[in-house]
Formats: sequence, structure tokens, C-alpha cells
Amino acid sequence: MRLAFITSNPGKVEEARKYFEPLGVEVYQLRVEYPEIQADTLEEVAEYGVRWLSERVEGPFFLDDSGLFIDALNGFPGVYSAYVYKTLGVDGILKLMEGVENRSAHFRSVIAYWDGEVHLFRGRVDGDIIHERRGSGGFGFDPIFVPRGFNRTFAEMTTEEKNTISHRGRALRAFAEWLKENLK
Ligand code: ITT
Repeated sequence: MRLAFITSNPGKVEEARKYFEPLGVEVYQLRVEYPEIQADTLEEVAEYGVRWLSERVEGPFFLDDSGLFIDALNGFPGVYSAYVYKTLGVDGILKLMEGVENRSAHFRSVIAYWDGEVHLFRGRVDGDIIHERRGSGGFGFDPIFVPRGFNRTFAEMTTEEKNTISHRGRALRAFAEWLKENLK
């Protein structure tokens, strides 16, 4: 089976590929720009995107909307993570967190799959924002996020390791389990 992943982010594709490869599913990247609406939840953004695409791209396909939610910043950047990454970047987040004691944060990921209707799959991972960048793997905010129970950042892990605990890995697992049940 081949699955189209609509995203501009090669890091996301790499993770989905590594996840699905052993299951005999080939993931390929489709670069189609779609509107990311301003909304309060990742679910709304993902669902709007997948419905918009369904009128323009032949299915089935999936996309992923994700974000970093920092407790001390009341969940910021959250649904604005892509914009904040492009404007403030990792260093901007470290600056905002200067002198802040509560370093708790989580990543969330929502996968939206279109096969004539919308199916949503979710994943979350809790952890802490550290004080300086560490590691060169992964993408986005990975160099400053240490998942709870570990002492390495996501950027210091292999893709496979990150997948076993990450928000996206968990959403991919829920998606893969659903596919197994529903493509019989
Ligand atoms: P799309 O084309 O798939 O939308 P994107 O990179 O813009 O790619 P999002 O809209 O989902 O992705 O924005 C999420 C932002 O949060 C993204 O810019 C990353 O910087 C960050 N992010 C998401 N998942 C991450 C992860 O696993 N590790 C580190 N940062 C992540």
C-alpha cells in the first residue's frame, strides 16, 4: 500500500516513513499548499485542511497538524507553532523562557486521514524545555525538548527512538492500528 502525506515538512515525512516501512506501507510526500486556519485546536486546523484538500487532490491522503504547548506560557505557541518557529525560532522560545522556572511542555499531533471522510488520530508527549539547544537530529523544536523520563532531547535521538515516544509516533500508531482494522 502507498500513502500520500501532504506536508511541506520533510522531517515529518521521515518519521512517518520510518514508522510505516516495517509494516509494508510506503509513505510518499505530496507538496500541496493548503490553508491553515486560525482556530483554537489542532483538530479544527487539521480537519479544515483535509476537507479543503479533498476537493482538489485525489484521495486517500493524510496530513499532520502539530504544536508545542508550554505550560508557563499558557500553552503558547500551540496552534501558532509553525508561525512562531518561522519568526521567533528556537532561540526566540529560549529567550521567552529565560528566568522561567516551570519548564513543563508538551507536543501534540493530530493526523487527519481522508478516504472519502475524515478520520482523526491523536498523540501527545509530555516533557520539559531545556535551557540550551542540544543535538542535531529531528527538526523544529526538537533540540530544546526532553521527553519526561529521558535525559536526551528529541534531537539527540534516532527517528525510531523518537517515534516510540513522540506525539507523532503515537498518532501514527493509532492511525496504523485503524488502517489494519479497516483495510481488511
Ligand atoms: P506542514 O506543511 O505539515 O504544515 P509544518 O512544519 O508547517 O508542516 P505544522 O503546521 O504542524 O507543521 O507546525 C508545527 C510546528 O511545530 C512546526 O513548524 C515545527 O517547528 C513544530 N513541530 C511539530 N512537530 C514537531 C516535532 O516532532 N518536533 C519538533 N518540532 C515540531
